[in-house]
Amino acid sequence: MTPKIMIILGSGSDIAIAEKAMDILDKLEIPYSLKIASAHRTPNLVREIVSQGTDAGIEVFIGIAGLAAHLPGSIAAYTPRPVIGVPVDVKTCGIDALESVVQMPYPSPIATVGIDRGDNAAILAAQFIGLHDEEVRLKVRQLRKGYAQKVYDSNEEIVQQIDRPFIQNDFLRIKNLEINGVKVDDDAEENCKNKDAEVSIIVGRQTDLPTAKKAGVILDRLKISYDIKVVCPIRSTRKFTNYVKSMKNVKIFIGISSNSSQVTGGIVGLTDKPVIGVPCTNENGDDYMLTTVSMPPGVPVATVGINNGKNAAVLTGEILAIDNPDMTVLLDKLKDKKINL
Ligand code: AIR
Repeated sequence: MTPKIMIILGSGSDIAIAEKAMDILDKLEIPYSLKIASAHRTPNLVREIVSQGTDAGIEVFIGIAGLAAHLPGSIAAYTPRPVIGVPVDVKTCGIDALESVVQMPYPSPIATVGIDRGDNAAILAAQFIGLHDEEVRLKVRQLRKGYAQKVYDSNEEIVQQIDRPFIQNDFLRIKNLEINGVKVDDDAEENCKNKDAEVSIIVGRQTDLPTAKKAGVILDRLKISYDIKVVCPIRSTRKFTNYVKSMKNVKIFIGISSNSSQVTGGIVGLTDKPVIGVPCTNENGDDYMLTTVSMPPGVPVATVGINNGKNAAVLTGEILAIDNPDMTVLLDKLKDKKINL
């Protein structure tokens, strides 16, 4: 049987990062393929592996590379399937690789995870597959609960053991907390125009709306239904939480935000569904790419290029196309510019 995930490394020297991905896939019991091929040293090998993998039924590709890490982008050139990119820290703390992976032109998104985050790449790939495979979805949920449990355990194992005269935690009464979730009013519902939408776009503030609208234009062309909500997780915490929780039928969340990255970080803590992040520039010209992509293990955010709402929509289409041939046809047309943009 063909595996559903293919991991490609730019070099044998990237193997330690692939090990992190394989550890996760072994835990999730998802078969995978692993190959080494360099976008620059062996471009033909990349093309062959990716084309054959796609024809054989690979559903998600993971490209892992350092330096001028053009491997994930090269993979995307040869497959309609979603490509997850893992930048590797070889020089410049991996920033060179991160920029090479995440800053892709329309319509070729790479779902970028943090530097050296092979583990998050595997979780994200499993989340994509979990949208049409219930067994995988439940396994990912269990796995993510483990990351939450570790936090609870650290309170027992680390904090409780501290022996200092002024530390005092006894006044806290924390019980019955949903692991990996947030307590909300069960019947709370937040205003949404399209409650049954397949995609929810959450925008942190009004100034980021143009980026959301760019995503909307492409989602319209791909005939994917969506809801757009402007809500800030810090200024309106309850509204934000209730909104995420009330979008029960959503398959994919897109978080769009400048200033910190509380939007994407907030969504990913509230749902097991895949979260795509679009970092925006603010009025001072600062961008929030690093704070969007650099998520800790267990809670990946599939980050696309700065202000690139259109690529967030294309990535959404690619994920949904895994088990929907009609969507693949629409995407093909979009990519070939057969549809007038
Ligand atoms: N690389 C290989 N071909 C193109 C690139 N960008 C990357 C590898 C590795 C780094 O260059 O992915 O992270 C160094 O590779 P090596 O083989 O010299 O150790």
